[in-house]
Amino acid sequence: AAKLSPEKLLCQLRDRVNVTMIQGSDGPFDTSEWQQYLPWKSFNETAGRPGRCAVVSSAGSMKSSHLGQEIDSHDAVLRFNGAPTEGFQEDVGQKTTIRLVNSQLVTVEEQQFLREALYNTGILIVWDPAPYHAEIHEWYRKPDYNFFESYKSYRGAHPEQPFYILNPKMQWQLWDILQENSMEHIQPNPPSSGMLGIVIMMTLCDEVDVYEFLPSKRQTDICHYYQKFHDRACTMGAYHPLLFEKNLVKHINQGTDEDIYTHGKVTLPGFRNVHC
Ligand code: NCC
Repeated sequence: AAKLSPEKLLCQLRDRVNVTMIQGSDGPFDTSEWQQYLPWKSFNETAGRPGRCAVVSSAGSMKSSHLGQEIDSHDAVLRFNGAPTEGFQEDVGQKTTIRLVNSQLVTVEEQQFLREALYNTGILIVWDPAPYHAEIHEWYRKPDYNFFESYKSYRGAHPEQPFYILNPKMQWQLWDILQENSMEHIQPNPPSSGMLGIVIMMTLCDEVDVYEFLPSKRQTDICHYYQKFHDRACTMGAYHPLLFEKNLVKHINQGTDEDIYTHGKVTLPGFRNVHC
């Protein structure tokens, strides 16, 4: 498999990865019960058309980055899972426009998810690893984590906060492109929240700055900027094909290597600005 040029790769991503949220008209969600829970406004209506966007990885190397002000200068900021801003503003900023969470967090850490105030800001999106190219019905019957009840509880407690379920077809459309552009066979597991979040923002925004997804000179084996836990797999990947995701993002970076080294910063075009 020969690698595509950055331009061709961007076109593949733009044309083959469909970022959509589950709607009340989709398969098993077209019941009166689900109509009560799914947001009535579409994701695009809620999110609008932000210009400059930031994606903030949860990597330990965000610590001591002093990137907070720069991150907050963006029109929209996406964060992941339980990554906090409080107490870390100097390094990660304080604006949260979108928070992408995995279904494991929503299910296994349900009590924290329902209780902690950090989830109450911005637009929430949950995603769940689906079987390879499964139909929504098949996935609904056997999600990786059965987060649906927890989702309903959260929606009941916070009906005003937009909270979407990512359509699972996107993860394998993206995985196929990762595999096609890698020299090796990659593990058949969906991309990380980080990679999914990057593509969500490329769909939404004119330009996307991604922080510490490609590690800077601050690279560390500390997993998260907000915890003391050490594990190299956090940066290189184990379950998720993280290394391959990072190679792909490096390939389509429109910023400089200097920006990666000093700020862990990558600049990607929004799909609106990709002309094929
Ligand atoms: O760690 P996690 O990811 O929440 O991180 C979010 C995204 O940031 C990027 N990252 C993180 C750490 C690091 N050292 N380098 C990085 O590049 C990755 O792109 C990552 O996706 C996930 O992807 O959802 C993940 O979630 C955690 C965990 O479930 C949540 O934090 C909730 O507690 C997973 N960890 C475990 O299951 C133990 C992780 O594997 C993937």
